[in-house]
Amino acid sequence: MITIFSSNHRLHHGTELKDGSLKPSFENPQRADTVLARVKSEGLGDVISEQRFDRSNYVPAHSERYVTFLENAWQEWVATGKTHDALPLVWPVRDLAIDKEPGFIDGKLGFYAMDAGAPITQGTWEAVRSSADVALTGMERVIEGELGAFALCRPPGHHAAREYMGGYCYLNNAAIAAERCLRRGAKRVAILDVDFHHGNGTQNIFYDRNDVFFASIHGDPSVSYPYFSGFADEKGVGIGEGFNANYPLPRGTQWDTFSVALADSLKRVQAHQPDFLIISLGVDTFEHDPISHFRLTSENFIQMGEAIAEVGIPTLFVMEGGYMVDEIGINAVNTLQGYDSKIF
Ligand code: SP5
Ligand code: ZN
Repeated sequence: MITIFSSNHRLHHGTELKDGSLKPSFENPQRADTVLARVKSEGLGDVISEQRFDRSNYVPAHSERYVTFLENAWQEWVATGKTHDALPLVWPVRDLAIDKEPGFIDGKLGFYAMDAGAPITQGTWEAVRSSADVALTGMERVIEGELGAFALCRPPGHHAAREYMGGYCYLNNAAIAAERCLRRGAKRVAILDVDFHHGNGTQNIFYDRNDVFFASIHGDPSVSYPYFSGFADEKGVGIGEGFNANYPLPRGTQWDTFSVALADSLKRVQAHQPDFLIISLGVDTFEHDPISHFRLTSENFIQMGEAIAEVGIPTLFVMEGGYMVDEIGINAVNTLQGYDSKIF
């Protein structure tokens, strides 16, 4: 399987709140480099660089003003005399005004964020757009006939909604790839999110649509991040009703339970009859992940890849989370090798 990678990911490295103080984020450059090293040592296939795509490719999934905010946020922050990471500090919750974009950077940061987990640094925009370009480049290869491709995206994307960042995510790489398929003539697309955390951003972008079916298997939001999205009764609205499926699972979930949800979600994917399948591949479901609560083993990721291949739809794998840096490469590549073993 071909892998698409951008060395620009290293331009983004930020801080996050851990027990009330700012520490280096779990979402660090070592992650993507570890996965790339495993792709190479296992001889998974060719590794290519991303092509440059125009920003208009990010806009169907996101709003014009949100993309403009991401492009300019660091400059606006620096203009106030600050040099450390930009983080939001006030949010428009419940009855506060959600319809007026603030004119000052502190307000904009809160307006366009769901949490303080997506710091903006000097190199963030270049890394973020390159990550989206990695997904778009992979999608092009699949549209052109590859049966599988691996977009080794960093930063990840699935928490990024139409108009907000959060949870280490800025642009929704999987959603941007899905929009590309539709623009290139596909009738239907499915996105299956197997990251430990609910793919709230992807759900948000396609919630009122029937051309993109979205399913997510994740830790029960009543006890796991992102807390406010991912419940089983979120099924889509309007013509999108029935085109969103959530599988919240308890803390401690192992393969016996996970695999039942996976099989059901893949049955729903198949029923949608998509031209292309996009997997939001988070490997933070691993038993030793430092921030998550499932207990999949490295062996289970091979089984996951095999199960995905059984659906028989050309698939783009998009890297999302996974923070146990010693194992993240093994677990991601195990999934891809499991897929390849059934497809080729
Ligand atoms: C893409 C992705 O996987 N994003 C996840 C964002 C999770 N953000 C909340 C992290 C909470 C970390 N709590 C640390 C507990 C360490 N013992
Ligand atoms: Zn995650």
